[in-house]
Amino acid sequence: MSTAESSELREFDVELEAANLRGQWIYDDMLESVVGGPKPAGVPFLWRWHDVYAKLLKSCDVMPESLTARRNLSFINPDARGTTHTINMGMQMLKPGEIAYAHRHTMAALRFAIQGGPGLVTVVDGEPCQMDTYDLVLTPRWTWHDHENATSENVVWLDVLDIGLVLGLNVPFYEPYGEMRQPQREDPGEHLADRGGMLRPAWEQVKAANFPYRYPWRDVERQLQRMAGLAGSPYDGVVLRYANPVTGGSTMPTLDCWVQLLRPGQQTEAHRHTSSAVYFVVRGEGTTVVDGVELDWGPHDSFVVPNWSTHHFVNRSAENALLFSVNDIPTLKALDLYYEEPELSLGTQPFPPVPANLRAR
Ligand code: 1HN
Repeated sequence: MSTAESSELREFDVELEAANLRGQWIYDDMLESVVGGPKPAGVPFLWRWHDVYAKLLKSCDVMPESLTARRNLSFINPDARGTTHTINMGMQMLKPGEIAYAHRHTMAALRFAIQGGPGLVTVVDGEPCQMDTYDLVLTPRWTWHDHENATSENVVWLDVLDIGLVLGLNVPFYEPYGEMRQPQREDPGEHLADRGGMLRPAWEQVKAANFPYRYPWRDVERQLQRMAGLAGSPYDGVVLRYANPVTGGSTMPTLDCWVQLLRPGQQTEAHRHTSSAVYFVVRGEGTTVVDGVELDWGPHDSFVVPNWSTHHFVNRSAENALLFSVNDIPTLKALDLYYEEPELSLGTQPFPPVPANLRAR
């Protein structure tokens, strides 16, 4: 293109802008820059448990009452709006006897207890969900939730929400309940078990998308141990999805929770995908290498793997390492935007053969 043409074109660009119009050619630079995929949204980053814990303790002094807000510290990526562009992870502390009052919002959220106990309860749409250490409790989109610490110690849990996604789509709604606590069901446990178990009321509508649920850690750990000897995924090791108990699909419509076991010394293969993920180290020590950045982790550290960044895991400890993580794969899949390199690895391995086939081999 000649200089004369381009200066004429530049004038036209200004004219178009004044008319609230834009020529497609303006997008050329953007399109050229994404040949081969996007620049990752955010950078690889790690938050040390001891640093965050100290700040949580301090927040108890600076904010002596948790009544007006949540005493939650969100992990902010130096180069993204939240922990990733779609997900916010943070930690929340409640002192003995405290209640974080009831409210609801269109952000889907989940709680993973770090220092919990039988007296730590999140009530979700009237259902009291106990949060023992490492239990997962869902507070899906637009469900009422309040947290109560009836233990004699400070409690800490992970909060993970799809804030970036909900704000990006401009659909945040929020409503305080108006009282500290919401009324509770008289049949704790039964209501959920009767609707998420093997036998369900035939006359009721199915409530799948925002079904409150608790995944007790003892069940998770038992299954992880049982499957610890399997080959698993070359990229993530023995990795289990927290399935929605009603649909068998993702944990919530936008977010999926995973727990993965890496054997001592195990190093996974590197890959990248269009989804982003936040991680919490339950047990073990190791390194996650993300686009050349080494994130060295130990128990209760948290870290982030931004989307489209190449990463692999190394367990440097002599024990099985266990990582809890939350990703936005369901969002990407729902929009047909989930890509993975060098290959699609999710849900691709054949179902284990029946024993007769094994004999015939
Ligand atoms: C929220 O409502 C909670 O309910 C925790 O415990 C963290 C971070 C941002 C916005 C809302 C909670 C949150 C949050």
